[in-house]
Amino acid sequence: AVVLGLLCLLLLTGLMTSVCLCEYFCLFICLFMCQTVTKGNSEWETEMVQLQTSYTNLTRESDQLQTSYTNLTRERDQLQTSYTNLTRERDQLQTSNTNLINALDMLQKRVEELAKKRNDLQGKIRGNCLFLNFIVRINNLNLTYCYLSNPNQYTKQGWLYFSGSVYYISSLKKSWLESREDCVQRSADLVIISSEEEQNFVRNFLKHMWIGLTDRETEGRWKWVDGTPLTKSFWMPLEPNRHQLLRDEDCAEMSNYYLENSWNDDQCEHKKMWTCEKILPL
Ligand SMILES: [Ca+2]
Ligand SMILES: [Ca+2]
Ligand SMILES: [Ca+2]
Repeated sequence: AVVLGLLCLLLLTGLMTSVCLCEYFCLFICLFMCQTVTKGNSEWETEMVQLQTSYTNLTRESDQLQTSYTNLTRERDQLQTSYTNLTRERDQLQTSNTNLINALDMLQKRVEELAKKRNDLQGKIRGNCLFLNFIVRINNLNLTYCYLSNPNQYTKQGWLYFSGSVYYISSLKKSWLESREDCVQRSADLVIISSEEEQNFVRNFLKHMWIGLTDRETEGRWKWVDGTPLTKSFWMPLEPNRHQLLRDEDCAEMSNYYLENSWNDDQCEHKKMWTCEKILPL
């Protein structure tokens, strides 16, 4: 640009002394060339700056894209790892599910087998119960036959028959132990009341009397004279009241016989009437 400027200046100086007709034309050409050269350098510098700026921007964008690419690659790898893990877990769950289904099928079959066995056993038990009921009915018939075939053996001695047993009601009064001894001497024992029907039968004697129930061995644990524990009881309200103050009440009596719940515990040394029961032999 400087050389061209100097050339223009020389031309301008030389031409000033040249032919007058060419003077203005040459001047115009020179000015045009100088302007063209000067104007071209400026645009080039501007384009260079713009190109530099564009290059800088493109470099920055390239870095950002590289960073984004790196991040996306990392995320893709993580997603790939997650996908692999999830696939493995899905396969494991699928295997577990298959195993559970197989186990469930086996349990279902086992339940069906057990249900069938239960039904078979219930059928056998039902059959056995029917057979036992049959035997009991036969036994009861035998007992009744024994009594009916020879009733005088007991009735002459004041015994009463009820449901396979005969009962003796005393006319004397003794302690609970003495009463029991009397029953034993009669090949019997104090009465054991094992049903509501038997309770009503004994109540109808209309007497206060010892029955074969005691907690002499263990306080509060009532047992019949044959050693069986008390299951169905007919105690009066608030009875048994065990021992109050110094009173020890270990023997049971039929007390208020006009009530269905008519038993009381009393001191065994008290003297009362009593009832013996003898289960008839087959
Ligand atoms: Ca009985
Ligand atoms: Ca007691
Ligand atoms: Ca009492």
